[in-house]
Formats: sequence, C-alpha cells, structure tokens
Amino acid sequence: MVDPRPDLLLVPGAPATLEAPLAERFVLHRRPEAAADAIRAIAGGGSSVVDAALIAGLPALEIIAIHGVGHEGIDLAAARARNIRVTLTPDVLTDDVADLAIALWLSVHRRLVVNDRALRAGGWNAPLARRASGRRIGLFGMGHIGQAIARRAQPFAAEILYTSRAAKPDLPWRFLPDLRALAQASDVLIVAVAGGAATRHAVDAAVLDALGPEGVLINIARGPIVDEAALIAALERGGLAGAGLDVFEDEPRVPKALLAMDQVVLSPHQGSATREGRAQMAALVLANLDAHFRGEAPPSAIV
Ligand code: 8YV
Repeated sequence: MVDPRPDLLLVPGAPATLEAPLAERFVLHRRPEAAADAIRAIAGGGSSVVDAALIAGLPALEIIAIHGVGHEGIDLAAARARNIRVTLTPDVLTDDVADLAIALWLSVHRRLVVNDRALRAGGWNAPLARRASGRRIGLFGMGHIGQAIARRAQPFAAEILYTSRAAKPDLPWRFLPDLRALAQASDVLIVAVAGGAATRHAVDAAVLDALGPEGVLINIARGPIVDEAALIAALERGGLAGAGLDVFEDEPRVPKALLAMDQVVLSPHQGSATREGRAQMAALVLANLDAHFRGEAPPSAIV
C-alpha cells in the first residue's frame, strides 16, 4: 500500500524532539537525494541552511517550517519565487530569550558565575563586583525580543537607548541611528538584532572601543553579528569590562580564549531552551505544517 504521509526533509538544526510527532505525519528524510521529487516539506531550526540550490533541487517543495525565529540561512527570495511558505515560531520564545539576556547581564556585572566557581573551589572572599542598577542599556535591535529586553531592563536602568533600522516612535526609549554612537552612550550593549549578511560583524573593534573599558557586551542573537576575534582582543587588553554570550561565531566551537576568561559568562545557545518554550515552539511548528497540509494558511508564516 502506498504510504499516505507526505515526505518531509529534516535539515541539520531541526530539534530531535520534533522527530516523533513529525514521523506520525510525514515520511522523514535526512538527505534530499533520498526523495528529491517527493519532498513537500522541510523542517529545520533557527540556524538551519535552506539555500537556493536545495530549494531548486526539490521540485515538490511547498513549505519550510522553522523551529525558531532566526531565518538568515533560508533563501526567502528563492522560496517566494516558487510560492513556498516559510514559517517561524515567533512570540512563544520572546520572554525566554529576554530573560536570558537579563540573566547574562546581571551575572556579568555581579560576578555570579566566577564567584560560584570560586566558592565551590573552597573560596569565600570575592573581589568587588560592578553595580548593575543605574546603567545605560543600549539595545542593538528593537524587534519583539529587543522590546521584551528593554521592558525588563527598564526598572534597573538609568536610560534605555536603541539602534534599529528605523526609529519606533511608539516606544518610549531613545533612538540612535548609529551603532557606534549607541555603544558610546551605553554601559551595556545588548545584541538583539537578526543575523545574516546585513549585520555580520556589525559589532566590530570600533563599536567595542566605543563601548569602552567599563562596558559590557551581551549577545543573545547570533554569533557572527560580533567580530569574535575583536571581542577577544578587547577583553584581553581590558578594552571591555566583560561579556555575556549565548551565541558564537562558529557554534558549537567556543574559542579557548573565552573559556579562560573570568569576566565572561558563557551559555550554549540556550535563549529559547526552557521546557515551556520548547514545547510551545514544537507545537507551533506542527500547527504550521498541519494547517498547510489541511489547505489552510499556517498561523505564523513570513512568506
Ligand atoms: C533555537 C534560535 O536555538 O529562534 C532561533 O532562531 O536560535 C533558537 O530559538 C533554535 O532555533 C532551535 O531549533
């Protein structure tokens, strides 16, 4: 008997937790060659790559369902040209990612992780930390996640400033059009902008210099937005006070230099990684696919 389930390609980055529910609905493939003419759907994660060549090689492709909000690896123009839907999982991860940004900032300023390590090693007398309250918080990116971070930072902060593609007059925070000027005016620079070619290495040596020796960089967005070599150099020479990093240029590789630094707090790309958030993300991926294959509009399509 012919299997009635449509064929779906899992691309690297698709979470393992999705496999069982997807397998109930689809015949799963891991290599496009396995069923190139039959594959009607792709499932992947926020950092997955679905480029023009892959799309061109799948003539029956109808939908790309992403478990995440990042889509810098998806060729949206190629998808649009073939009328292929692209869906993300917005909103359900916003609070978790924003929470982690604040946790990283407070952990860096209050030496939480390094003090924990020292105490476990038998220490007690810790060096003084930096005050977290009363800082000027600069947000690079003011989308849903940037706004959620700003709302959380507000009660602590002296001022919230931001740089984004355009000013958002409805928001109460100060817009600066230039990233270097934002870094100059901020004590803490939080990266919450989309990744991809447009923002690659936007946080470079000059921006880090502007943030300065008392400045702290937090990145919960994408590793390549920050020039990691320049970041390491700035931290090594005391040109920056510290950093809290959930993302890295070449994940899962984390430079040895960062691993050795007490002034940085490192996290293995965990922004959306709560049980609640991941359950909602998985449910939304399935809801998007189910709607599409019922002939309805997927609830969170961007294309
Ligand atoms: C996830 C992410 O780590 O939303 C994104 O773009 O980077 C994260 O939420 C990833 O998508 C897990 O599949």
